[in-house]
Amino acid sequence: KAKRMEWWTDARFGMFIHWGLYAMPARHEWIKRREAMTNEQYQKYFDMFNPDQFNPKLWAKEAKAAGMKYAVLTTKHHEGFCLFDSKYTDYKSTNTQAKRDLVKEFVDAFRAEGIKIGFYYSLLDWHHPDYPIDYQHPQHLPEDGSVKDPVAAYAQLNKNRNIAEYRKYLHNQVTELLSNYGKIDLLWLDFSFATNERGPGKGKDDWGSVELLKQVRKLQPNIIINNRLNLDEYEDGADFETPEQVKPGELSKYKGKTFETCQTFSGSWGYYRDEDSWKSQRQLLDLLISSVSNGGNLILNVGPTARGEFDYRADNALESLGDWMHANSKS
Ligand code: FUL
Repeated sequence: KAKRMEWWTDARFGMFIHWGLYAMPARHEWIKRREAMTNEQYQKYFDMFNPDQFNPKLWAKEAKAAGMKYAVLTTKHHEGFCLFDSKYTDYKSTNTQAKRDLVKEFVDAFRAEGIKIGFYYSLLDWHHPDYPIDYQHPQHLPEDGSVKDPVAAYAQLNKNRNIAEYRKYLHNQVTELLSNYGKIDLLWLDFSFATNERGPGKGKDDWGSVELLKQVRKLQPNIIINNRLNLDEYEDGADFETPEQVKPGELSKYKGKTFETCQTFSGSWGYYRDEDSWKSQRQLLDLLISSVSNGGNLILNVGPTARGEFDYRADNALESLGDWMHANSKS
């Protein structure tokens, strides 16, 4: 384990990229859930998706100039849309006006800059017909107390959905991602959640986490993997922890752990045009310094626009981080 973690420990700073159909409405990557949209209502974003400015070489250059050493792209987020040419679905970028495998172009561009490659893949899937509806899902049951027995009600709602079929789909797609794009350095699977008063959760039995992890390690023996498969009590169930949006002052509680804190520029992960909570340069620097000084990594997220560009506020932030890195490094 120590051996495969070496590059990552040394890297310290990475780029997260959340990109999908949600970039088009541009008001949060959870929009389908937040606005309880059906597949039919969400279809317009697929039909209109046309990232005419997509040029991952520019993204890779910006990441490199900012001093980032690895990049993790959402190959599929919770909405279920695949940025890669999967043979297990039609819901993919090759069938949109983009007509291309966007993951492949990302991999080629970042690899060419010497940046390590990571894939984010959502365990949740709000499009797949066999994915059982749960309280995280856009079509979740009412949460006003009117549902007396959520476990039974969800079971009834899902009687025509077969999670074993979805599990197969998920395993097949992870296999594709780890077979068709050469050496992949990092896998970021997202996420597991507990059963509670809102209804049943999902975890290792639903995802088939144990077998999945075995398959991952077989396909990519040196890959490193995050901790959201619900395998916490397993010896080798994860390589690093992933605390989200932790304030700089609170990062010291992760000291001694192997962690990567993931952070956004403005709150949401997907492009949110009108969000007015963009962090200042000072705040971003504080995050970088406190992550690293507490022994962890920072992975800073960019949510490109639906046309495939970084917002000018992201450009500016990356540029100024790059200036600071340059001024404070020996190379
Ligand atoms: C969370 C997701 O629900 C968010 O949308 C985002 O991807 C974040 C990094 O992880 O679990």
